[in-house]
Amino acid sequence: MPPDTSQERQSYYDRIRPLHLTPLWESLHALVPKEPTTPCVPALWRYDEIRPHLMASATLITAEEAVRRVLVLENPALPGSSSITQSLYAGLQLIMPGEVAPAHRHVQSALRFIVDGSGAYTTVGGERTTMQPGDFIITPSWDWHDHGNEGMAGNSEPVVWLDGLDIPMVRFFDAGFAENADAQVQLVAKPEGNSFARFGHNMVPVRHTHQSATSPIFSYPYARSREALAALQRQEAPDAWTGHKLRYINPLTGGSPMPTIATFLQLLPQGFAGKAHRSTDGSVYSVVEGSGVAEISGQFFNFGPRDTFVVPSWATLRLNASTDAVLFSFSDRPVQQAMGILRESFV
Ligand code: GTQ
Repeated sequence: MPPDTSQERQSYYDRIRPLHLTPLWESLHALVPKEPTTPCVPALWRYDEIRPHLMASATLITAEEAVRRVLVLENPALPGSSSITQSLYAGLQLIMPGEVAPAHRHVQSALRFIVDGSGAYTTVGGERTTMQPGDFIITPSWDWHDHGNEGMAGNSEPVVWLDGLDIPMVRFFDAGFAENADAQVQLVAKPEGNSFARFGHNMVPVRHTHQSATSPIFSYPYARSREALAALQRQEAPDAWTGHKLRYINPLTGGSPMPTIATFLQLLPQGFAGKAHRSTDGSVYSVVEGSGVAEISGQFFNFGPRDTFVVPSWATLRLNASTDAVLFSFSDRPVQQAMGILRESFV
């Protein structure tokens, strides 16, 4: 029998601790695991359950005072972290008719996916875009942005969108900066639709000077993306794992619209029973249309319109649709690809 050294080792650890030294051999297996061991758990937020609480927040604080009136979707296993996965933040933001969320900018990149209501706007880099349900809108890193809700011609309603940000990644790198603008609302300097006309039609202006790492299109309207999925549904068999799934692109690079976050829209035809797959990029899903079941590592989550659910890194996902269903999703995929560590498995 080998000598019992545990006592000796423990006293050795106690001697080196004051020097801020720790023995790697006690933690190596956890530091370099055989496969991902995320603390995140799968979870689903039912919109019908959340909506009354979201609306109640509007009686407690204005968008102006809150700066951003958001209920953060926090992973149940990461309390206090304001994170839905280790790398991503998600929240539901509410703007009531007549409200303004004041102009600011920050290093963190943001996406908005419109969940409920229409007629609110966001202004990015001097161009305003009106929000419709299902639109995917980007706030690039360090661009001024303010949001508001003026209502559309006699139709003013609360507007709710899903915010997706790379807050945990920026926090990890300790690289966050932010500032507030002097004015609540930034000057609108360009006509609405200008970016889309310039970059949104598989054409780009020959003498454009767009240099950012983020897409020059900052609004990807649902009507256009939905039309593409409808055509694919008529023309092709769905992929056995993901149905009809399209990736949003930066038209200048073919890469992801934001350097840190990839975004997707997929249609699962009625009766779709997807095969199991997994990948190292944990993903956040927002249901646009239809209903079904997401089986995530053996747990079953019934989903319906406007629900949000999270699939942790390397969790096995199987998607089933009881009606035609459309899902938006986002993940940290471009960062993992840049690091050369993205792994996927389709079985
Ligand atoms: O709209 O700028 O959900 O700065 C969290 C931080 C939204 C925003 C969030 C933000 C914003």
